[in-house]
Amino acid sequence: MPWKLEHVGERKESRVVLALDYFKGGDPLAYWTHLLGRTAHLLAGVKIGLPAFMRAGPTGVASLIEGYRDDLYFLADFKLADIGDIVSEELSLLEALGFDGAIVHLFPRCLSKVPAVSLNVFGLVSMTCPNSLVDAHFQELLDYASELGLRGLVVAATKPSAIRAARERLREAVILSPGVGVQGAPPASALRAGADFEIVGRSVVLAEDPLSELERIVEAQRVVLRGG
Ligand code: BMP
Repeated sequence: MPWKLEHVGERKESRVVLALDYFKGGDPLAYWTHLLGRTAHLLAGVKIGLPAFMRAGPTGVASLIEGYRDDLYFLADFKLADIGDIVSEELSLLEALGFDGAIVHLFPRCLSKVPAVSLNVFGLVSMTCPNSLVDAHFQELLDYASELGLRGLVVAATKPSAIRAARERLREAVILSPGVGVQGAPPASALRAGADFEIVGRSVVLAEDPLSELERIVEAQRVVLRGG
């Protein structure tokens, strides 16, 4: 069954998940609320990690999610890396806050099954850092994701060969790729390599004109989606 992220991406013909880590000044929650007001029609999802969580607090994050629950997919990025019972507890709490999905680290290899939560779980198998030890264990992490029956994967957009390998190994995976923009991967390049969604942060959030920057990225994605 397709995930909400896929439905929203299909409906808007966008494969952008916007990372809300930074803001331009003033009140962060007001900035992100205003930004989503201008850009949500071009976004499949929003990624929230510790920077936004610390700035807006759980109540602020819950209210942001509540305002866009039907229109955007909300991904929690805390890169959870604990023993299985604690990861399950953390996922339940994120679910209660309104998140649709969450990213977990796979390197602890502490999960014996995908935790019984209704939010989607994404396992990190490749990172954008050039010398990541995560990437040194890429094949093992893919094997582990496969053993678990994990459908969600995070694979660096800056490493298209890793995206191709992940797609080859797990054909049904939903692959999210961070690193488009500031970290060097061109818009739509991860989609071309086989990813399903591109995670973009600073190049949109801190752009002088975030909407036109986002339009540029989505246009590049649409060329790929339409087979160009
Ligand atoms: P930016 O486009 O501003 O570089 O943001 C990238 C986002 O993707 C950040 O939120 C970061 O936490 C995340 N990310 C990454 O950059 N590399 C990874 O390997 C994994 C990530 O989740």
